Amino acid sequence: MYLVLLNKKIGAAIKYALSKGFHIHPNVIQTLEEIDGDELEGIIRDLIREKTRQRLFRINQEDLEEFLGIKDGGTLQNNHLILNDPTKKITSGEGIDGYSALFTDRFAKLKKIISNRPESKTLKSISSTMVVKLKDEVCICGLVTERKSERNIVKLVIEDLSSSIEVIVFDEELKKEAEGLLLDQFVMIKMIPTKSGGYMARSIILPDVPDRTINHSETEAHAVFLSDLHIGSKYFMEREFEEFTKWLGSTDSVARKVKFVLIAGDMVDGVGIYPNQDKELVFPTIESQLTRLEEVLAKIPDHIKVFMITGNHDPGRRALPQPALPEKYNKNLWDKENYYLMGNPSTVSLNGVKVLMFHGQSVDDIVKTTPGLSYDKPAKVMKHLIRARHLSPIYGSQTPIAPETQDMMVMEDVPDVFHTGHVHVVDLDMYRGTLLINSGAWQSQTGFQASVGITPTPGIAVIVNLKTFKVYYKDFK
Ligand code: D5M
Ligand code: FE
Ligand code: ZN
Repeated sequence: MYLVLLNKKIGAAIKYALSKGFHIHPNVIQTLEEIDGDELEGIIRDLIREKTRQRLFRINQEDLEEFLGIKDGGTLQNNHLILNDPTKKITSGEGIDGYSALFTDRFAKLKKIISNRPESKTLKSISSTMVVKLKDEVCICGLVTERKSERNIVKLVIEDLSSSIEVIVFDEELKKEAEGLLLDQFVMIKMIPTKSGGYMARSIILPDVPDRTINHSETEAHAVFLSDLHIGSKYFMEREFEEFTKWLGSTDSVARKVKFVLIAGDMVDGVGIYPNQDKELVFPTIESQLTRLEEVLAKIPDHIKVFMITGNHDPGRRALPQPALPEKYNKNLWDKENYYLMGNPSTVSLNGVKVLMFHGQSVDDIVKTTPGLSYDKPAKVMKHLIRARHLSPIYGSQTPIAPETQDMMVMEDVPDVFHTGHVHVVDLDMYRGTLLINSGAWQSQTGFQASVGITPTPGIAVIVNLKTFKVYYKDFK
């Protein structure tokens, strides 16, 4: 090996390996030449440490490529299947008729889910409870239309397709559960009639998640979870995002394994979304923002598949479920082979791992109306959603819901990963085997957020090994 003929940094790296007693195969040079010179020293040191630990004192091209994830990367699977996307299903029924169909469908879907539970065997319609005798336990199900805490009781009003009923909760433990119920969520309640002609709850049962086997990828393909880019806003962290895309294309051993990037909405900042927004936009039109989006994403390497849904700042419609970014604006993205534009919410399988993506608009209403929940712990809100098996239960508050004839916000399948954004705070949790990820943002704190006390954690990429479910954070701030 003629060290004098090599570039200085490669020469130094090889000299270092030789000085540690390593035998270097000449075919290593070719791979070393592909590595950024500034990273070489660190890579060689790490490799030598690893090899010394294994007591193997030879380095050939294959070892090096495996270590860098190049070889491995080539053999990592990147299969995907879009399991659910509302874009083509959106119809919008009209007015009252539409909403009555929507709630009938919500009731039917959730009743079907809860019917797998043994408690449901004695289920009765609310109207038929009027004839039960005192002390007989009855079981009903329906949507929670009211929830009131009064001195030492909680009052719930439950509505099914036949009627509605008020149920009183006395028990301390049960009161906590009742207070955590989301308005318009579906529940099953076991209750007994009281002497005064009312009903008292004995247990509250949610649709929830059954025990099940979690899906894993067979190979260690990694997925990166992002959201809330807000391109067009002067607060979009362009430099940090560029660092991130550069890292994706680097020889870093984790970056090499990234096969998927998922973005949970608020791709652009939009126009006219909040008062005086025009003063905070560097790209003032939706067209210019979407063009900029394409430019920013273009730096993601082509071998990575990119999945994106829409959020409340994106064009299309505001009401849930939302369609994908319109093809008329983003023909280039639609045409790119490795890009998948989907509506909100959508489900995609990555090497068999089911990922439910939802922007997370409903979190605003839930945080406002449910004791014990807050913006700084969005994964806790996600836990409530998954137990309710519904992504946006509260109707008639801030989150607009379209009068579709089918309720596409019911969580019919249990995901392996539940991915949301909107809150701009990175938060993680696990619930009965499902990994809950709120993926933060790439927009620094806006004036509006400061005024309402929201402290975002922007510039962080959440990375998941789809085989082991090991989670990494990478902070680009
Ligand atoms: O939402 C960014 C953050 O701001 C997120 O935490 C929700 C919060 N937010 C958004 N709109 C409102 C309103 N109207 N009231 C209170 N909090 C809100 P983004 O969708 O990116 O604007
Ligand atoms: Fe956002
Ligand atoms: Zn949002």
